[in-house]
Amino acid sequence: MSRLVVVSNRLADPRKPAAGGLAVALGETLKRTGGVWFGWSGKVVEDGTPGEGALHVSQAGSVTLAELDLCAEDHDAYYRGYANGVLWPVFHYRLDLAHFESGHLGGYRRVNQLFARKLMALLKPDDLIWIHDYHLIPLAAELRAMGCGNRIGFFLHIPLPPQQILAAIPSHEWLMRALFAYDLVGFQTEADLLHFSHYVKAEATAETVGVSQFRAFNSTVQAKAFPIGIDVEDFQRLGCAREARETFETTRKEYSRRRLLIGVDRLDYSKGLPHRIRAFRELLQQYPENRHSATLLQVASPSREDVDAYADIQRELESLCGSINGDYGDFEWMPIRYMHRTVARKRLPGLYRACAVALVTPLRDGMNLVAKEFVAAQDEEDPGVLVLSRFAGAAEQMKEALLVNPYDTHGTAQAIQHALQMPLEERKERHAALLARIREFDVHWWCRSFLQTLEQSRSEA
Ligand code: ADQ
Repeated sequence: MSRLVVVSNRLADPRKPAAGGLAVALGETLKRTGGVWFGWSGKVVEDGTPGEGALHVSQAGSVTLAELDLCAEDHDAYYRGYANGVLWPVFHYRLDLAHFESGHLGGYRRVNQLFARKLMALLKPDDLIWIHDYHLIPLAAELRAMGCGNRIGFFLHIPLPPQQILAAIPSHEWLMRALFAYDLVGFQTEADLLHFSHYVKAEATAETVGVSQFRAFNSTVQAKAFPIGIDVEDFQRLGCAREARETFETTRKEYSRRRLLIGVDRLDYSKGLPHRIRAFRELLQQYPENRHSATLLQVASPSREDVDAYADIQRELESLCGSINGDYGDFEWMPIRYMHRTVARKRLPGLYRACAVALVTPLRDGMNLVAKEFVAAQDEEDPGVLVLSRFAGAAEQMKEALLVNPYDTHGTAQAIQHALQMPLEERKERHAALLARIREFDVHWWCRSFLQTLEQSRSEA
């Protein structure tokens, strides 16, 4: 089998236990095959030269970690400006939050060229290259321009919006054309794949040639949906360990007379946090029996705080939580416990298990792994209920959750009430179906099926 080279904006050190599901899965695959993990080191060099950066190579067992520094100007344009100021909002259907500046596009191209140049020096002819996410869409095209003939796959972790939204990006043709430099492009859902198919047929007069193969620009790319999963067994093992059990016990004890609802997210406008809080207020208004009995624990980890839209969402959320607690709370009960922080990963399963309902209600999400983690962490004999946005990629697979439209405050409040009232038998049935599905399509399935498809694909460029 070929050596695997994984490329992502940030890399997670496979030696560190705090790594999430994705890092574990890729780390394990890399350990098995031996391989390279290439990405930005996280270091920003204040007075560095644009398009240049030092590469630090170290060894973690059989895995080579290759970490590239970026200068401040490149980092600002590539990461904050283009990736998170254009691609992230537009791909999450938020044209209103996108800032198009040609300088940022230049930085994005420059960093992708820098990645390509540094990566080329490490490659062997038979390496299988797997590039991740929106930061690095043009990387294969840059590698090809430098003569790279390896098989290269790309996985988009975030949604791909419909053609009419994509077309609002001034450089959309260039961006989408870059996908044809890959042998395989993976999306989270069938809906994303359909958007890709519509786009390339309408804008690039691509033809379908065989199953899930698209031909345009003298090149053929295979495109398929590979919904990402979690490592269910590992997460359940974590749930049996001391820290998770302690978290479960203390949470249950502290809220012994309450029904708990949980939200765990990065603080990001795509996650629909204000909409969720408003739906919870509607629940308290419409179904007063929940006053004094239901408490929402909302944990939102700090994220991209140097991007304006993120500071705005933080202020909005704080003010909403404050006003609901002010209107409804009293000495014995506060409706919302809002925490602006990251929960230690080993505590998460205990927290999920202590809660009767999870609110996973993004306005748009590539997949959403919290939905899967919540299901994996439940007690099968007395499971909690998942309230899931129909706009999360996870909704394609998790039909037994209570699917909601997060823009519909009243409908979401009704679904939360339904979740809180659901009889044990129905909870068990829904949970068993969801658990079976996330077990079948776990993160190892995702990794294996993507890499097998990539191994078999050959570019006909
Ligand atoms: P994210 O947008 O980061 O990922 P998500 O899928 O929810 O979103 O994964 C987040 C991970 O971080 C989960 O493992 C979760 O437990 C953890 N996490 C989030 N908030 C936390 C907090 N406050 N404390 C502790 N842990 C927290 C992107 C896409 C998703 C896609 C993933 C994987 O946006 O749609 O599912 O990649 O492809």
